[in-house]
Amino acid sequence: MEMNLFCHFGPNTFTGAEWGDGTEPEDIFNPTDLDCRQWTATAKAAGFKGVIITAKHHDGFCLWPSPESQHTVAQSQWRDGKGDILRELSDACAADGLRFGVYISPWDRNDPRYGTAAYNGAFVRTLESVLGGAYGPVFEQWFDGACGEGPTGKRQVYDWPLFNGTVYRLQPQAVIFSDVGPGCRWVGNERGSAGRTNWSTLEVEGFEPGAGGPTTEVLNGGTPGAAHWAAAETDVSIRPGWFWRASETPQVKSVQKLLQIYYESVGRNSLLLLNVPPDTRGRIDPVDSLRLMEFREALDAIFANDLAAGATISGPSRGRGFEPSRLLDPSYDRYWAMPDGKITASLTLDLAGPKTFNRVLLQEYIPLGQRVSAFHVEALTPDGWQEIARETTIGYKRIVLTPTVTATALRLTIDAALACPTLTRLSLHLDPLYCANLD
Ligand code: FUL
Repeated sequence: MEMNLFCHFGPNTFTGAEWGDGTEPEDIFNPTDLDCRQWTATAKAAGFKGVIITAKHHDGFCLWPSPESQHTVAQSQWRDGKGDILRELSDACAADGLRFGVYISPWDRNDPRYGTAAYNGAFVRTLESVLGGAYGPVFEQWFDGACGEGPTGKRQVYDWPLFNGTVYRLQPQAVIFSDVGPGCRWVGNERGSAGRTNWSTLEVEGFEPGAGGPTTEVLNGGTPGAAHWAAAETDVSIRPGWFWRASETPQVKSVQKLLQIYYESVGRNSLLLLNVPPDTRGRIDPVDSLRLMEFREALDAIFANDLAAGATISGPSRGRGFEPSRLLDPSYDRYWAMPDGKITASLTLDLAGPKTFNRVLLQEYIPLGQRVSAFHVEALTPDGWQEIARETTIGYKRIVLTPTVTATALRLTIDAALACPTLTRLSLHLDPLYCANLD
């Protein structure tokens, strides 16, 4: 899906807190001009495929009338207690062709049962009221690992097999996010940066979501050769905080910063979950939405134009049906492959004249797994062949940032792989806006 929209919305939007403590009066939640279609129209125009909403953040407030809680929209003055954000957002997603997903925090600072055995059952019923069909298909269930109770606070032993089993029972197609999946994993930071080496496999044996998770270094780069598939998902906010705050509007991230985040997430084999929090009206702030449109415009200017189009490519392959020319074919299901056991290869592109570029986009054919562990790229310039990149993993998508070069030919060499390489795409691009930062 590459890019999804994250929406942090709830009492914190009105109090200015990042973590509410669960004692906020329900009436505090009172969006004055809610329009979920404005969120989805914005998300769609920006190129996002899905939306994930904080249905319940750590303060326990439910954006839907959960029968398990007395701390929900139903107890608020908003629409006389008849409102339901999940209803409006899931309808808006369906109308705009976006997938609908939910963040439901296990840590709950309002529920009096939190810290007792009764809480796990209550949490299951909470999940059931969202995932049971009332809001249609839910593509992702986001389990936050955070808990700020501290050493003297309440201690809840979560029943993860029960929680995950509940999600799969009600939404068998859903991807479950946590520090250890099972669907996809946290990237290990909230800066918007996946590892330059990033495997979609993860060693999950002996680990749990939250404090019992793998180290942030491991989350950032995955575990090569591990049996479990849990691709990285990079969650980051367009603002300093996760919730909207008028005072932070001047600090909405620049297009250059958003592009850097894109290169370090989507361009490093990770999904980008970009948080753009609605304001107290219940709409995306015009500063944020304008920035998203500028970001989209920049992405289109860079990636709509493939400077390798019209090139010819030569090199070894598995044979008919797997020719190197498949790398230039935009269809994902047509890929180049080497024979079994042949894990290195060099392919040469004749660019049919000089081309100026600074981005090399590569994609592996992921239905057959992630394989490449080392590769390098050379360009034929007026000064001869020059190495312009030496990297490790590729994965679903890798966008390599290179110096700006003018070249008539390009050589891609796969130096090592876990099995014979299967690559579906190679394209070349020029980014005129954001040429710095080669880390
Ligand atoms: C963290 C939470 O504590 C933050 O408030 C935010 O929701 C972020 C996405 O995850 O763990």
